[in-house]
Amino acid sequence: MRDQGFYNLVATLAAVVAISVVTAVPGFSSSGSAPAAGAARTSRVNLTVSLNGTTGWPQFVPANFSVPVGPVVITIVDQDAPMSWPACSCRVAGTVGGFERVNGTAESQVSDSNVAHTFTVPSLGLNVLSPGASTVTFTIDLPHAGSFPRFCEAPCGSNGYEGPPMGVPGYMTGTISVD
Ligand SMILES: [Cu+2]
Repeated sequence: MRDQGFYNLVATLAAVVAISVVTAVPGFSSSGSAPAAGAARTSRVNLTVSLNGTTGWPQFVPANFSVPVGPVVITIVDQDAPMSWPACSCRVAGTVGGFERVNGTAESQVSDSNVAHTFTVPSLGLNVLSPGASTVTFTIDLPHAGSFPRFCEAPCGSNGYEGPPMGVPGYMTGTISVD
């Protein structure tokens, strides 16, 4: 008859084998649900269009901002007055899904009866229309690091594209820094 020590040894070996089997099963690793390395997280940027208290010119605030590579949800609260722009093509381009939301409604083409400003980044093929007195939301997926100049294409000043506010950095022009 074997003694108790033998049975304890057998039980211990059985337990070790059982643990080995469990830990070898995929998905039991403690890091199994961690996101893949380099997976992009969604960033958020909130902008307003308001009239500068000193000059009275409309400006995007902030005019310049930095975001990481990957998807970015941008919200523009446009506090400027509604403005008709009959020459506007008014087509949304370069956003995820090809649309923007105007006060919550998805639109791939915005009515020219009210486009006060645009958020246009030629190097990203991006064109978003910003109606006055409205809130616009859209998503872009930034592909790589770099410096991307932003413009407004709507004729929101009486001085053409060279004078204020169109041609003055910090108002209707700015830069998105992607890092
Ligand atoms: Cu403008």
